This record gives sequence, C-alpha cells and structure tokens, in this order.
Amino acid sequence: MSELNNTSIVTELYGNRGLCWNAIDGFQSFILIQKQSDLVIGDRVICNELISNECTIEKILDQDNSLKKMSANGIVQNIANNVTNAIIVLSSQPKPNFYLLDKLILIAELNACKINIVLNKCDLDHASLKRTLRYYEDLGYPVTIVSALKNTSKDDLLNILKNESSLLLGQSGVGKSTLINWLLEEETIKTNMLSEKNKRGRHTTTTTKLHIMNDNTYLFDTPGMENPYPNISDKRQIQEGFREMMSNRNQCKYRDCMHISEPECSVKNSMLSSESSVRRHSHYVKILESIS
Ligand SMILES: Nc1nc2c(ncn2[C@@H]2O[C@H](COP(=O)(O)OP(=O)(O)O)[C@@H](O)[C@H]2O)c(=O)[nH]1
Ligand SMILES: [Mg+2]
Ligand SMILES: [Zn+2]
Repeated sequence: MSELNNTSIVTELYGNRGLCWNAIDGFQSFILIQKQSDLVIGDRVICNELISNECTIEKILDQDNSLKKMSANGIVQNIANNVTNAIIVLSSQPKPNFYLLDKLILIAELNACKINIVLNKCDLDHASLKRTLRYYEDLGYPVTIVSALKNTSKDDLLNILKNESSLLLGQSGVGKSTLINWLLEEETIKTNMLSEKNKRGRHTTTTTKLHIMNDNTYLFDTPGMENPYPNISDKRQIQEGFREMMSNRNQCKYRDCMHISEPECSVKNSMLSSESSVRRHSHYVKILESIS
C-alpha cells in the first residue's frame, strides 16, 4: 500500500472509473466511491492510498475555469476544466463561419483562456481567409497557419501548445481530429498505454480525454466541441468577447449604452469603418439577441 500525496490531473473517465496522472507517479487508475458525479476531465485531484492498484479521489481542487456544452435536450454539461489555451481552428473549406469564430472567442475570453487561431489546410487556397484573419491578429489573437495533411509548420503549432492545457474548438470538418492525431504522432507509446489500461471502457472516440504531451503540456481531445455554450449571467459580459469595443465604451452618450443602435454610440460608430468590424458588430448584436 502506498500513499499518493501529489496533485494529479484527471485524464479519462468511464462511469465510476478513470485515470489520473502526475509527473511523479505517472498514470493511476481510480475508482469513485462516494458520488463525485461532478468530476470532469482536467480536474486537479488529490488521491488516496492505493487499494489493489486503484486509488480513490480524496479531494477535487477548485477549478480555474470550466467549458460547457448544451446537449440536444437543453441540459448544460461540463466538458473540460482548467483549459488555459483555446485553439480555434478554421479552414477555407468548409466555408468559414465567422459568427461561430466570434462566439468561440467570447467563450474563451469568459473563461480567461489564451486564444490562438489556427488556419488549417494551408495546402488549399487560403489567401482570402488569411486576409480576413488579419483583423483578429490586430486584436491580439495570433494566427498560426498549418496543414495537418501535408505536415506543414508542425513546430509552430507545438510552440503555441507548450506549457498550456489546450483545447481545439471549431466547426465540423476543419480538421480538429486530424490535427490531434498529427500532434500525437510521437505520443503513441503513451496513448497505447492508456488504451491498454482501459480495456474495460471502450468509448475512445466518444468521450473526452486528456493527452499528456509532456510534464506541462496537455491536449484535450473532445469530440463534438463545435458548439460550446456561453455561460453568461449579465448581457454586458458579451462585450468581453469584443476587444475593439472596450477602448471607447465609456464615450457613448448614454452611460448604460448597449451599443446596438442608440444615438451617439461611439462604440458602434468606431465599428463602421471596416467590413470586418461591421460584421463583428452584427455578431455582437446577434449573440445579445440569442441570450435575451
Ligand atoms: N486538404 C486538407 N484536408 C485536411 C487537412 N486536415 C484535415 N483535412 C481533411 O478534412 C476533413 C475533416 O477532418 P476532421 O479531422 O474530421 O475534422 P473535424 O470535424 O474538425 O474533426 C477530413 O477529410 C480530413 O482529411 C489539411 O491540412 N488539408
Ligand atoms: Mg472530429
Ligand atoms: Zn454605445
């Protein structure tokens, strides 16, 4: 019997069983004894002593943030905790959905994540998309251009993942699964070990997993993160997803201006200057209306 005193990170969950990991003990199987149904991939936990090779979770540490998703029947589910880096993936095919991009930026901002935009499929014509994304670069969201299929600029992508817990977001078909497989090519030993340990739970493609890329670099593998849920309690929070609105939002005529169509709204006026900002403003209004 050995005592595990280190903080571990939950990497897999299958019903009342799962795996957690820390740099000293490596992977440990755990079993949930009392009801801990709120446990989520990415949670930091303190484990108890091993009983026949399995440990129990003694304590779930407070999480920094929590990404949520709305299921088909309208129930909000917690998908991943402690994400530090939101990787928003776009490609020229399928046709980019800029409303989704702006909504994902808002969700990432509300979760205080770093935000990186990845333009995948650079083997296809991407000149127009690259031009449009320049507006986002100017807002401070770096754009990394890669091709998972043609193995282009993998080091650039590895660089933005370094020492972060990253989660790939974006519309269906942009290449999120392909990117994850590409990134984990060198990690086959670790992933094999995981599936070896978990023969009893065979949901590999339908549940969230956390891949350990190295001691401080983690990659969430979450199917169906096409449409996460913005957890907004106050409509004013929507402005947090629109950095360009922040600088002059105190210069509007009305102090409680929502920057929709009020007279002498300096925020809206400042966003009339380019096609990109006009579109971003319309997305702001659309999100506002969807929340009301
Ligand atoms: N041309 C091209 N196709 C790619 C690239 N990466 C992924 N794809 C293709 O895009 C399609 C959707 O990829 P997938 O990873 O399933 O997208 P997901 O829905 O975001 O997980 C697949 O047919 C991939 O082969 C790329 O870099 N270039
Ligand atoms: Mg996929
Ligand atoms: Zn205003």
